[in-house]
Amino acid sequence: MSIPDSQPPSSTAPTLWNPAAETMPRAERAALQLERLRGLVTRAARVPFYRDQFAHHEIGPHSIRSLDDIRRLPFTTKSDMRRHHPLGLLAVPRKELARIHGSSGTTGTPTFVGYTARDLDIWSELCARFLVAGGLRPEHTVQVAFGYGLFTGGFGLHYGIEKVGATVIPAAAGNTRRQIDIMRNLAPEVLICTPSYALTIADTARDLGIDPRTLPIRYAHLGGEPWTEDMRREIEEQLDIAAFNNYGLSEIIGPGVSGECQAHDGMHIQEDHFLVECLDPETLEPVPEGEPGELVITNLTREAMPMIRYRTRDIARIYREPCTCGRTSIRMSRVTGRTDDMLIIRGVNVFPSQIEEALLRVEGTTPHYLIEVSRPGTLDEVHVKVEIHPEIFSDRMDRMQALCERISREIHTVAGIRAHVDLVEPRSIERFVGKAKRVLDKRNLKD
Ligand code: DLL
Repeated sequence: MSIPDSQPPSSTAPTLWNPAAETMPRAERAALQLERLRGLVTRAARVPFYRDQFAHHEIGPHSIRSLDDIRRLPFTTKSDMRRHHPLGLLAVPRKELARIHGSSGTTGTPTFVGYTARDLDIWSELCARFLVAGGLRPEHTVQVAFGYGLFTGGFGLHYGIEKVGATVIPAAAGNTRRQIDIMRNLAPEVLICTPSYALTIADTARDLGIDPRTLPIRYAHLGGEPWTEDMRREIEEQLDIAAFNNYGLSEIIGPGVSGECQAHDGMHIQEDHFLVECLDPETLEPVPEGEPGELVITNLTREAMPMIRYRTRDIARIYREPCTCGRTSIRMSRVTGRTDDMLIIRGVNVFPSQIEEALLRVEGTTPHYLIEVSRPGTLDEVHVKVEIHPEIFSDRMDRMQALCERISREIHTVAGIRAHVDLVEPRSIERFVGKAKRVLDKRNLKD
């Protein structure tokens, strides 16, 4: 399998990092995808999970004659990953791993993902592509305000920036005043973080008496959580920058699956490495072109952890019209929702079942609760209303306060988020005949 060499951006093609790959004629790219898909089936057969499924359905590289034959391959879900926790889906010996990342799961244990040195190299290449598409040049400085750790945002983008030859400031997430100090001292042109954190930086600057529009940032690559066109306008206006969207998920690679170019008209999917289907989540048949559906992604080149038809649960649209920027890939819209109940709170993936697990660890609580998510300013807020047993309900404020704090700590331990807890009287939360509605999401995240 050969990967086209990446080139530093030249002055004649300033927004293309890898012109050969990014402007490859579609037919040629389809041929490359087909060759890579066959290779993937061969490699995936080293993973017992896939080997058993291939054997059951009599599938091998010979079964893949055209790209449509991907539909003969099995799906992979988050629960498959959990069943093979921690690293049961590796296709290489453990000693060949160069790095392990993870994302939060429903049980408080992260789902781990492994990378070989070559996987890491491809990952940096893909991040370099969308960074350059937004205007990154080797002479720029970039402030990365994503978490550095198991989360793929920090390290993924970090090495992409280094690949381009630009300067990285690994500021990491949090401590917003210090972020602003760093910006004023080191004058980075580019900011990388979640969209909501970009707004927090603007708010904090104002609190400090600094006009956020005077900060040196000229543009930002934002991702890791859903946002809207309205939010883009706010961010661009408040910080006087151009804001670019980028999408990815740890199971597939992390950031780098797709990203916007300067046309700001959808995110270019890096199709030489990912085969993306857009399916009706009920029938699992392709939706008509341009209609919203669940993204199902196959990573064609990953060595350590091949993923075949991973059901992302993310809803988006895919379109094929050529882009004015000259890239030939298909593009995806913003993510407008999810097919499961996963919430993304300040960039942390949280399932309602995690909150329930935390509640039930505390004596005196009942399984009757409501999670209210709002975004009063720029950041998500979570309020959890919990019914408690009558005998626990007390007039003593201090006892009730202690109980709230205990529950809040458990939620933090299990789900990794800070929530406000309100104890409510027995039987005050609505009861449901069918599926209980446990989440009231008041954020308007649809476009
Ligand atoms: O959030 C990877 C990433 C980091 C992407 C930094 C971009 C920038 P996970 O923690 O595994 O990985 O969460 C993946 O986040 O399935 C989407 O639901 C959501 N998500 C990621 N990017 C976007 C985006 C990283 N641009 C989950 N718009 C995905 C909307 C996004 N949702």
